[in-house]
Amino acid sequence: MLVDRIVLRKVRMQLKTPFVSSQGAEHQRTVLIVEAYLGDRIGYGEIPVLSAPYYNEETVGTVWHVAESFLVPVLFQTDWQTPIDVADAFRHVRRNYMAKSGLEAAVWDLYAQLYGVSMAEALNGVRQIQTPSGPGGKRQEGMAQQETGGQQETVGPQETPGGLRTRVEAGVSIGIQPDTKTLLKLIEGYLSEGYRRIKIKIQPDWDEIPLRAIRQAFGPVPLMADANSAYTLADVDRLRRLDEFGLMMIEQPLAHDDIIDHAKLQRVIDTPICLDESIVSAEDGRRAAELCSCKIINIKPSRVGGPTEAVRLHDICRANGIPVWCGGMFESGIGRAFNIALAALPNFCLPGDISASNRYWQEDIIEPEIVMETDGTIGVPAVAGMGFAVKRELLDRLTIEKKEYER
Ligand code: OSB
Ligand code: MG
Repeated sequence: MLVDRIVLRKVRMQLKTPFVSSQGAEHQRTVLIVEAYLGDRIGYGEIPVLSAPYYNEETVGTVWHVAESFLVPVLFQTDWQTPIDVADAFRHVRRNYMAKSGLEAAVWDLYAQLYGVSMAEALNGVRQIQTPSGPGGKRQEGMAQQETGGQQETVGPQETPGGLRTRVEAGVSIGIQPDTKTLLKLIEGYLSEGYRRIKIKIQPDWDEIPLRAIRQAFGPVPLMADANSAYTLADVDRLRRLDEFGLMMIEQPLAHDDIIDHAKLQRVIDTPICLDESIVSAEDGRRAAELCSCKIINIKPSRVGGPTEAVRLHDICRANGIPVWCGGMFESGIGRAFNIALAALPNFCLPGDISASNRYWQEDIIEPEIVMETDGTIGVPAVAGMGFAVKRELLDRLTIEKKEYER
């Protein structure tokens, strides 16, 4: 199959509240939405790039350039049977993971629609379809058989026994706040809504104080901290002191590209280290497992180049006994739909940064909006494709730039 037409859109969405991390503040989101056409059928994908290259090296300008000049031409030449073919074709372009991920996602949406399967089922298929660049084996054609397994009604910290989850656990990521009072108020609200895990952003001048305040106010709630590389090994005493808070994990304490110092740190702290920025491929996951650089990995399809690589990373982590959870990039509903589907896979056994639409937006661009039940779970759509309809009128209203490409 050949994609006929691609539409790239710059879409500007206002976040309900600005988000502050150790790397800067994000006030509004300008994401790219990709439309891939096969006849009249549209597949959607999202490139959830940040406004500045502070999380990874990509920006709105670079993803547009790389998509337009390199990836769209490759996609138009790729006669794909499954979206894995597209992922493999994009391998020739180094890095630029977010740009690749949005285009590949749009092809996944087309594929899941064509075969009448949910995105979770479609992604689970990657685990049976062996590719030349995948983990060994000969290639099979077409949709592979699904791992069936029981329909899981409840979700918990354990792996699903081979089947797909029907609901995923929701967590919430809270930016650096002006003071602890504001932070505690926010957390109180999220806990009462039902969120199953609280993550706060930390940095050396905002770690022990807020964490102690949270423990005093809320006791042993599932709590973790994300440093976005705000520390170095010189801070080891400070990081060791965080052990007293019994965190589920500390996310990316050290450099964005490091797996050596993280291994050294993990040897001297009790809190499990979770890597985010440092892991940009399935191979990175293998290396980190080999070096014992972390005990947990956060998987974001956009960070690793797309859904296919995300599933491969999931499998490598699973083989190495590393549990994973699905991270977020303040995606609109389109990107979030893929995150939810991914998080249905068995080794996603910790609550993710997957929150309801209303945690981010006044109005999301999909319908139905993503809702969390009071038990802190979000349903995995069972309908064909990415699982949600796009509000075309709203999408048009939020589009600040649009360009079409024909094969
Ligand atoms: O480090 O996990 C991160 C958002 C943007 C960039 C990086 C990160 C984050 C989040 C928010 O933590 C996750 C979300 O709710 O989407
Ligand atoms: Mg992170």
